[in-house]
Amino acid sequence: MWTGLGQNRDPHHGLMTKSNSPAPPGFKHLPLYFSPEEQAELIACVKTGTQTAPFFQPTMPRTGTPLSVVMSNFGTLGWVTDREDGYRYQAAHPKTGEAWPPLPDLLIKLWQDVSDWPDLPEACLINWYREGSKMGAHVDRDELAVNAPVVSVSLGDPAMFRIGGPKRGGPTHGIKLMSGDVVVMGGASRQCYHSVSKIYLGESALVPKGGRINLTMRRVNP
Ligand code: MD3
Ligand code: FE
Repeated sequence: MWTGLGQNRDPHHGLMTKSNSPAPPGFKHLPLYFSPEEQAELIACVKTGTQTAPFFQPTMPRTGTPLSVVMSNFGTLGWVTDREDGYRYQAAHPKTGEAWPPLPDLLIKLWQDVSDWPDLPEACLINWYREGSKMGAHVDRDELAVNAPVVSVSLGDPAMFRIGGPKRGGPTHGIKLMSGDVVVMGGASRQCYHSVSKIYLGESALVPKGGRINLTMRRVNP
């Protein structure tokens, strides 16, 4: 993402000379938190979960424009979006009407290890990035528990992740997220704009049909 005014581009790109902006307070990157064996276990959980809660194509409120990722969820609540009813959390899969599969134990353990939050998350959104998938700059604001952190796990192909400030269009901090990395968005970073500007397709063999899987655990209710 180009942010204008001579700011930073991909910090891993050889042609870039300027420094990366600092990450906002409360943002933590834990590189390679999960071992390759644990990453394989998480992918197996995604495979099993999406047999009963298949990936669905989310669409934007009002316009119905499809997002470029496909999604599913674990947990008692899942994040969904469609043209008719917009962004929301709900207990049922939008296509099957069934409950979402439970949060895998490894994810519960991760949350207890890194979140510093007393309650367990109700939701874990599963985003699958394939060829051409990206995520534009946005703030996550559909959770009533506005101060609870979001904890994310990256699996499969790497991604360029960018996080800015609480307003659109300022300088951003960019990091290449690798398979097994964990990111914790607590404190002020929780209210910051962020995006996924690029997927480095074909760099990992972890995801059976290729691409990147991102898991984000969220506390919805205060
Ligand atoms: C920073 N997902 O699902 S994960 C999302 O890689 C989302 O799929 C990205 O943004 C992905 O909403 C980024 C890291 C992340 C998640 C939530 C955040 C960063 C965040 C909320 C606030 C600030
Ligand atoms: Fe987000």
